[in-house]
Amino acid sequence: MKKILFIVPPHLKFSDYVNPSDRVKVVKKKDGRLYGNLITDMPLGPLALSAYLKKYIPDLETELLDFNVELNSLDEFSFDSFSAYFEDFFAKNPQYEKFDIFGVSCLFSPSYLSLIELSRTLKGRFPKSITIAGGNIPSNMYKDLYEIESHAIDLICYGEGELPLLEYLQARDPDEYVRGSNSWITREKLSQKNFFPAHNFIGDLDAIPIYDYELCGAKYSLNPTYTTYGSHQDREYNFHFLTSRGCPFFCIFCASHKVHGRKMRYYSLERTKRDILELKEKFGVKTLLFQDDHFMGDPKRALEIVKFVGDLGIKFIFQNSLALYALNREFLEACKRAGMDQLVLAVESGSDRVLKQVMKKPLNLKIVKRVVTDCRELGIYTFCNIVMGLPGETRQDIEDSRQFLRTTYANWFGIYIANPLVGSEMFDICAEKGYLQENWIGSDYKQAVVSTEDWDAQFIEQKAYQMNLELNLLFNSDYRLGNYKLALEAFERVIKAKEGHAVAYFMAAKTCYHMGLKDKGDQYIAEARENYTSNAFWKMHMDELGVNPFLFKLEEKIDVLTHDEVELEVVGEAKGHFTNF
Ligand code: B12
Ligand code: SF4
Repeated sequence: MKKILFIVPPHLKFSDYVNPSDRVKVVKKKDGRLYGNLITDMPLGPLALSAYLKKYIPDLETELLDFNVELNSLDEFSFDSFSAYFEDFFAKNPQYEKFDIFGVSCLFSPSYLSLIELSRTLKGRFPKSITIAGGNIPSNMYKDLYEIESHAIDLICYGEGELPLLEYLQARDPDEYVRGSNSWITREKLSQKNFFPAHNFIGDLDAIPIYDYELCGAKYSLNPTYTTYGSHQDREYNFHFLTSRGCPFFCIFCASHKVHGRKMRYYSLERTKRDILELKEKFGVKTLLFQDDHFMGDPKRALEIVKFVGDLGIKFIFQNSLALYALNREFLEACKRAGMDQLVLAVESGSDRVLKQVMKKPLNLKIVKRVVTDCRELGIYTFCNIVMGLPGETRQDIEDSRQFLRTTYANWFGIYIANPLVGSEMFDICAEKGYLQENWIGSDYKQAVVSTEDWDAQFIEQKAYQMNLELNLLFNSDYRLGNYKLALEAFERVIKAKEGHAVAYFMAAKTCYHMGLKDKGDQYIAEARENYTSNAFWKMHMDELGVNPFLFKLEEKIDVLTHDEVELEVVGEAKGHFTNF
């Protein structure tokens, strides 16, 4: 009987975990120290593989070990590297010795270095077991991995793993099978001139049984990403869920197609419904987190799924956003009726030129305007993702984007720095033009590692952070529209997430005064002043924004800009916008 342990390495570089920058979300442990935020979302890859393999090999034993979950559950962390931590972990947990195969699943660039450290530890401690790596990073960085790490990783799977892994496990001579299959990459094959890895997609998704959710224990509720999206804070009974694979678009910053391809494949509607019912009956699911790349690929089907889920009384969110062009009023109304109260919108930029010519994204700003307005009218909380710092984007584009977004009344904005994801067209452009900084490996969306002729990485980091402070705090749309309760909730979330956030304290104070909560307002303004005075970081940012917590008056009338106005007048600098400052 074969035994496979699926392992997910930490989603952050060690340095970003133990020494997070001022600009990122952090977690405080009981040891009083701040750590980088490791998400604990359910890893659907291993869950799909486990379900599929067990269907054909019934006596197969599988388990899941997710180091993001393990690290989140620690009260303190005293190791000086992830290697030291892994060594200690496996020494204390000898039960893992029984596994024949370690299947490491690595999806994100920041996990690249921890994947290397993990595989070294595994090989050192369990030399007889086989270590296989799969997922987006091994599929795209196999050359780098084998160059750096010649012996720790035995096999790399290219793209989707269901068919290759099953064929490998069922092969009479696995080594011979690997030699003959282009879905498997080995160090030896890299030296062969004519070797090109090839996908082995699973055509009929219905052939995969319901994902093996049993592998995820209760600890998965520790820190799921979706709790950062405003209105959802309950952590239990959330299940990640997939109804399709693939996406036909060509956004230059995206690497999804390198694993799942550009052709849409869907689970049948009947099958999708059956799985949802099972999740409800067996696990008591309360919220479904759809993870499809292009859920709106078939809008009719999408509408039917939404209605079905709504009728069952299950909440849902689309964590990876939905194609905005397909979000017509009928669909949004159906979502609302079905209980959806928030939507992630992949707006990406407030510049039409950037959307069309730089990102190659199927979207224009008129659509953004319509969807955000519809959502406001329907009471759907909107979280807009924005990325900046792409090759080809100019300083003027960034300014145009900033001006437009200030007139967009989304509830919240996620401002990210475009990251040269291996496997994306953006990566190829940056590599070819010499735009990549040395530290690009392991970087994430908070860290700029690209410098072009127009700007450098530092400029992009500053602009992104400034835009974040402006759009979410200073120009917070709920505040400007007088939705003070909602605005205050958001400001207080920021205060909770980041100690001493002077701008959030400042805006929370103003909101409290508007709400007549004088004592709380006094307390918050005192905090804003204290942090402004004692912390150079906040003084610098508040000065840049033209905000001084010692000199402020409440606006009598809050300036609300509309898209139409912005076309007529150029909005003033942030500091001039609130007229009574
Ligand atoms: C869901 C998702 C998330 C979820 C969480 C996923 C999780 N549970 O860990 C959330 C929303 C939290 C998330 C966050 C981010 N994501 Co994301 N995400 C996805 C998404 C859309 C789907 C992943 C998924 O579940 N796929 C479905 C399963 C079935 O497929 P799979 O995991 O790829 O597994 C298959 C194969 O890879 C392979 N395989 C996987 N593991 C193994 C192991 C072995 C042994 C074998 C043989 C095979 C194998 O077989 C599996 C079955 O076919 C992908 C895009 C995509 N379509 O892949 C992006 C993607 C993985 N994300 C991406 C990125 C960049 C991010 C963020 C960095 C973005 C950000 N805003 O910061 C963050 C990173 C979080 C962090 N560092 O902490 C990039 C990663 C590319 C890269 N080079 O880094 C992707 C590819 C999207 C893109 N734009 O290109 N993400
Ligand atoms: S970013 Fe989204 S829409 Fe664009 S290609 Fe990738 S999955 Fe498709």
